[in-house]
This record gives sequence, structure tokens and C-alpha cells, in this order.
Amino acid sequence: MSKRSSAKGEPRAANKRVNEKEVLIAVMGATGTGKSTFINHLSGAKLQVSDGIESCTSDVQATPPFQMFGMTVKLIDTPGFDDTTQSDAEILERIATYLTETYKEDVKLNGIIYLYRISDMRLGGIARRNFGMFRKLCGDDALSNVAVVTTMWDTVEESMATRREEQLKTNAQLFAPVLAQGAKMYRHYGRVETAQAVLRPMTDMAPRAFLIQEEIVDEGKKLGETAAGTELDSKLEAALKQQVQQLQRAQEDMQRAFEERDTAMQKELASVRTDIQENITRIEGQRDRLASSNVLGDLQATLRRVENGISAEQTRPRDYGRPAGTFSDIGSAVGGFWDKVLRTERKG
Ligand SMILES: Nc1nc2c(ncn2[C@@H]2O[C@H](COP(=O)(O)OP(=O)(O)O)[C@@H](O)[C@H]2O)c(=O)[nH]1
Ligand SMILES: [Mg+2]
Repeated sequence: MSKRSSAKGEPRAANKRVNEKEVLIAVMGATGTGKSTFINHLSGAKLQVSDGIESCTSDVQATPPFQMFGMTVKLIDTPGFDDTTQSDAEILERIATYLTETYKEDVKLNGIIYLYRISDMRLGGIARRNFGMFRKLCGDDALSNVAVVTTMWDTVEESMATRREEQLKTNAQLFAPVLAQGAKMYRHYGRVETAQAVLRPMTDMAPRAFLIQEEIVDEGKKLGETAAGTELDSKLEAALKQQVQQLQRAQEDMQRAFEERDTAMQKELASVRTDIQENITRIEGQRDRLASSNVLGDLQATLRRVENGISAEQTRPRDYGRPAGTFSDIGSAVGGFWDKVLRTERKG
């Protein structure tokens, strides 16, 4: 399967053309897992590496093409879904835009590298959330082209890191399901050789589409309707509910402070309320952005690809399930809550 052209016995010229084609590999993972460092190591590029606090890969960027294993390779650096400078909705939009534009040009990825710090001792919220978004972007079909790569082995004592690796491999919320579906796991010791070991099998793999590429380009879904968009929106919805509950509690406290004529408390609660309201505005802004995002597919591009003889297997439309509630359902539910909060405030 991986050496399709030669298996079909195509003439040398065709093989040569295939070899001249660039091997494209995306590198993903949470901020600070060492993506830019890994890419620089392999490619000799000089992507900016973070100081560990602020993220600095705010956009999706490809390295200049470089030669490896007799092939032309390009690596794509991506921001993590925990960026210090932009919201998750912005990041999803950037990644989706890049993937959509390349897919329209009939460019698929040969491999996807997901980096994870072996030094992350707890299966923290950020690590799990980031991987959850990755899963939804990637889908199941591309998992055979995925390499999960643990980094930062030099910062943890080896036997502890090895135990940790075992836990990661068997954890049902992390890597167990993807490994069961064909993904491979590697250790990267910060050396060129361990990075090359990840890349080498990928240069031989048949390119695969990300789920989000098929959803947007082939199925005409909007970003908010894709599996990744739906996942993010449900996370935002949960965060919004939490903020609204906090606002309601602050409102009840405010009512009491009014009754007790406690002006110091009133002042403090007013500031708490402003903070919560700002959070709510931010979350709503992200949800609006997601719902109205116009990362668009291109039916003509799909047609061209089908005409180019890509097999039905690779482009078949599939049903990934719709979001449980529509945006307007959620909006009106929250709206109802808001009305209640505001009525309480007017009474106070
Ligand atoms: N100790 C150690 N530090 C690393 C390793 N790889 C990257 N770093 C450091 O980790 C920080 C984040 O790396 P960076 O490549 O910017 O991560 P990114 O946010 O995923 O692109 C930087 O300070 C790197 O120098 C590694 O293997 N070991
Ligand atoms: Mg980076």
C-alpha cells in the first residue's frame, strides 16, 4: 500500500515524478512540547523557539523544502490549542485555513507528528484538551500516518520516564486508542537521529487527508460544523455555563450586600462581576467567530480531484454525527439565563 506507484508497475518516469513530489509533514502538539525545536533540528530552519512561557508560533508555517533520505521534505509548524496570545477558535481557524487551502491544491500530508512532553507528570487538562482537538482535526483514517513522539527525555530520570511512557501508551484518554488504530509511538532524545527515525517511515507512506479537510472541502461543512469545531464549541459552551453560574452567584451576593448596606462588599462584587462579564464576552466572541468562520471548501477543487482519479475510497462522504444542539439553541438557552440575571439585577 505504501509503495503504490511501484506496486502498480508504473514506468520509471512516473516514479521519478512521484519522488520529486514534496513530502509534507505536519507537527502538532501543545505549546512548549518542542515542536519548533524538533523542526529546526531536522530541517536546519530557524523557526523561533519559545522561552517556555510565551508561545511564539502563532501561525501555521512551513519550512523551506529540504533534502532528506533523497527526498524533498517540508515540515509544517503549528500553534498549540493553549496559545498565550490567541484564542482556541483563532487557532482552529488558522490550522483549518492552512489545511483547506493545501487540500484544495490536492496536497495531502504524508505524515502527522504529535509531540508530547514525557516530563508532563499529570494528565493535565491542557494536555488532554489539546490532544482531543488533534483527534477531531485528524479523524480516524489518517491515524496510520500519525507518530506520537515524546520529548524532553533529558529532563526526567530514565526509569521514571519509561514508566510514564507505558502509562501514556495504555491511557484510554490519550494514546491507547490511536495506537490501536495504527499510530506509532517514538522517543525523541533531542538528537537528529531520533528525529529522523520518526520521519523516515513517513516519507514512504501514502498521503492521507485530515478529517477536517474532507469535511470542509469535500462535504462543504462550515468550520463550526466540523468535528473539531463542534468539540471546541462544546468546550466553550461548558465554560460559558460556568461563568454564567458564577455571575448568578455574584448577583445573589450583591443582593445581600445591598440589603445589608455593605458598600465595601458591593464595590468588591461589582469588580468581580465585571471580570466575569468580560470572560463571558470573550467566550461568546470565540463562539461567534467559530460559528461565522468562512473557511470554505471549493466544489471545483473537489471535482478536479475526483477527475484526477483519486479513488472513491479516499473521498467518500461520511457521517460524523451532527452537533447535539445548534448554536441558536445554546444561544437562546443562555439568553434565557441572562434575562433572569438581568431581571434580578433590576430588582436589586
Ligand atoms: N530540556 C529540553 N528542552 C527542550 C527540548 N526540546 C525543546 N526544548 C525547549 O523547550 C522550550 C519550548 O520549545 P519550542 O520548540 O519552542 O516548543 P513549541 O512551543 O512546541 O514550538 C524551548 O525553551 C526549547 O529550547 C528537549 O528535548 N529537552
Ligand atoms: Mg513553536
